[in-house]
Amino acid sequence: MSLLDILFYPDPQLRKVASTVANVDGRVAQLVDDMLATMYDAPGIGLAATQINVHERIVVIDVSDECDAPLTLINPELKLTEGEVEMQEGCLSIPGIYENITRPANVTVAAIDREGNPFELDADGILAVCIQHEIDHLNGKLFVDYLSPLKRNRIRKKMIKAARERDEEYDDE
Ligand code: GNR
Ligand code: NI
Repeated sequence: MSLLDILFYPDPQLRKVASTVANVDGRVAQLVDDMLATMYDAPGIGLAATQINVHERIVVIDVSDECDAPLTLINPELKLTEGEVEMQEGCLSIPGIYENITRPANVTVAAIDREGNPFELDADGILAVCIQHEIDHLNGKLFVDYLSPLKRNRIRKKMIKAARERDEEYDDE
């Protein structure tokens, strides 16, 4: 099991559209395990392969309080979306930024699990929001894209400054 590096906005790699997984084999299962370890370590409630610079349609999620309910979605597809809900979102690729985003409140998603079995899931609440947030990542989309260009630009500049400060810290060591 290994922890993987998470890309930070505005890294252009976060804009790539991920490819469909052709075979859910041992390589994919290993990737899922590493993504779960990385998500729990961060910590976060979801992680898309795009965020670790792997451009395949793989998502892991765990919205449970005890962090004991891992969910794997390979090639996830939104079948139904309904209603509207506003929720404060954050992203491991945009650390320290939290903004209210409006999305469909209820979703039905079809996907393949870590064992290669297809399944469907009805979700609401934070799980429905997280599923949509992760599928957006696979399509190169980030929650800041729902904000005004002015707000997005402010966040982009803040992230570039934070990256520069991280680099300078390492220079001193
Ligand atoms: O950890 C995360 N929390 C979160 C909160 C509200 C809406 C979405 C999320 S997903 C995020 C982890 C992440 O960046 N996944 O891509
Ligand atoms: Ni995210």
